[in-house]
Amino acid sequence: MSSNRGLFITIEGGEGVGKSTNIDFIARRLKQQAIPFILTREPGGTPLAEDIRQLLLTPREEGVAENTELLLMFAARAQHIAEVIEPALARGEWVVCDRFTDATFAYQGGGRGIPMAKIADLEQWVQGDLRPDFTVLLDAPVEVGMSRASQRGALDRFEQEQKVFFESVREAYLAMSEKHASRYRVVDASQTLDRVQESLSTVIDEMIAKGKA
Ligand code: Z5A
Repeated sequence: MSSNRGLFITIEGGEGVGKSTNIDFIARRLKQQAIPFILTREPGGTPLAEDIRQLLLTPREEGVAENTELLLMFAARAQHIAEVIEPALARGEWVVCDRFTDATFAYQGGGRGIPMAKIADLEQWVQGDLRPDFTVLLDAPVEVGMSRASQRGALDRFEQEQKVFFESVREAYLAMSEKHASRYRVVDASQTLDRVQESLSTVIDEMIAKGKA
């Protein structure tokens, strides 16, 4: 790579669209190419941020105020950026992150209805200039993701939301994919896994070419 800085790649989408499954596929491809990378996730990615993740995902009787949820997402992110993301990028490693700030725009903005401008202010405050180089949006109709996710055990606090919430999340993601078209690559995640990974391969080839440019 000509630049010493690694590429920052984020994987986004609604629940159950196949982010974890396809991140494993991306990791295998990067390994084959001997590209140094780390895999991480949000909320989480450091011990403190993983503790915040537990606070956020655990269902509780007490209502969670929208601003509490929003600020906890950014508190976890601030720690993750300082301890993991920035150091890795500075070492020249690629960072492949399962969700990042676009999830906040989609879930807290689209889903909860918090104004996008308020989230953008926090984004600027917490991240400065840090933005993903590539964002892969795994997009599928809400019922497809919900049905795949329902095969698992107990539902977390987000998974307990209703379909209308996830429809708003999907709409917000699709709107961002248009607004930030230069970094977004949308993959139809409702296809068979083989077809999804065929599409993803083209995107990975493009990332590798950019990384070498
Ligand atoms: N959240 C937020 O609100 N704001 C924020 O800023 C951030 C997050 C960062 C935790 O995220 C929650 O945090 C999340 C949003 C919120 N809540 N929700 N919903 P998470 O990413 O950890 O949780 P998740 O979205 O529920 O992801 P997941 O459960 O890990 O799903 P996934 O990774 O997208 O799917 P998967 O586990 O790879 O696949 C699901 C199943 O489908 C599995 O059995 C696969 O084998 C199968 N699968 C995958 N692809 C296919 C295809 N193509 N065909 C058939 N079957 C498939």
